[in-house]
Amino acid sequence: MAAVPLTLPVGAWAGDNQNALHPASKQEHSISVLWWVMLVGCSIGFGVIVILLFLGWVRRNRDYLPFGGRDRAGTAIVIGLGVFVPIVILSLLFVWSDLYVIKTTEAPAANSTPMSVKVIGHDWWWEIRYPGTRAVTANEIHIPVRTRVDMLGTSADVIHSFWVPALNRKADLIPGRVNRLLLDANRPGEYRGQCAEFCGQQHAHMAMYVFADPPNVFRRWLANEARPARKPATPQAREGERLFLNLPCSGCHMIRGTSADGTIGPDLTHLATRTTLAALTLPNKPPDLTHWIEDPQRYKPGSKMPGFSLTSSQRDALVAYLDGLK
Ligand code: HEC
Ligand SMILES: [Cu+2]
Repeated sequence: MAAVPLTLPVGAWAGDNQNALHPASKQEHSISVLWWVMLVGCSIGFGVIVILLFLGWVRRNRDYLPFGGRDRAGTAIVIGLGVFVPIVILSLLFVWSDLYVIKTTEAPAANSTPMSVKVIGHDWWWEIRYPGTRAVTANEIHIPVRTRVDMLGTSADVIHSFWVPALNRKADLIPGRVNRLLLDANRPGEYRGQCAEFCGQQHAHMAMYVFADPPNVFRRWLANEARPARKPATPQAREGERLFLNLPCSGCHMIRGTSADGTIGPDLTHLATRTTLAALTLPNKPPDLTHWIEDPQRYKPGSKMPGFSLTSSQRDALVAYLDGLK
């Protein structure tokens, strides 16, 4: 949909891949049709009211005696447009939205889908797990295209809301509760989403991607994510691993296959397979990774990751190690 100003209020600020009016699923398609019908219908209604108001002003000096008085046309307009038309339109909208749109976008029945993905909101990033496998990642969800996926969402701290506008409605992530949402992309692509419930200082930097991959690409990706971390391949990367395990990094981050087993921050076992850092705040390129490790508070003030004073060779070694975690 090219109508940019119109689509702004429905999540188009990041382009077509984060746009409720550019659906990539049957669920979102039903939501966007409802949205357009409501917009067009309400605009017509508003137009009619403005015209009537104008007519009332033009005819302001005439007497109006409704209900048995002389003005039969006026009575017909009041009863017709004021009572019958709203009853009919609102009833149709109610039946359509309740019986069709809400049904279509409903969470799938428990265990009715071929797979599920668990999403846990944290201040200010998304933990992602694939039940039945060892795979753990952050902020970038992969799903197979044209497959019904049950998203099981919860939170580790405050209430967050999972919203990928091109795929489906929102689901609140509430501590101690699991809310479910159907993800079923009908074409391969990269769909951006973001937290839709104010959750603190870095709420606006709590975004995520859903990648809908062809099934064989997805299977390869998942099999790789489930494996322990690759061993560092160069002396510099080996030094980076040693530093990571001896610095506070390993107390907050997990790297499966090493002694780093922290759970405060994202699992970094396959960090290099992600395209972004810190919930889409920075691209995952060595210079940005260097900047992030040096001073996370500059990019995400308030984030739970502190800055560290490191020498440039320590920093480069850490980046060489992390960049090898494919
Ligand atoms: C006190 C806990 C803590 C310590 C110590 C810590 N981190 Fe983090 N780290 C976090 C948190 C929390 C995040 C998520 C920040 C966000 O996105 O809001 C994070 C994010 C990251 C990311 C981005 C991950 C992603 O998937 O986007 C990298 C890379 C990273 N940390 C590396 C390091 C390195 C290297 C060290 C040691 C020099 C370190 N961290 C020390 C808590 C910590
Ligand atoms: Cu949030």
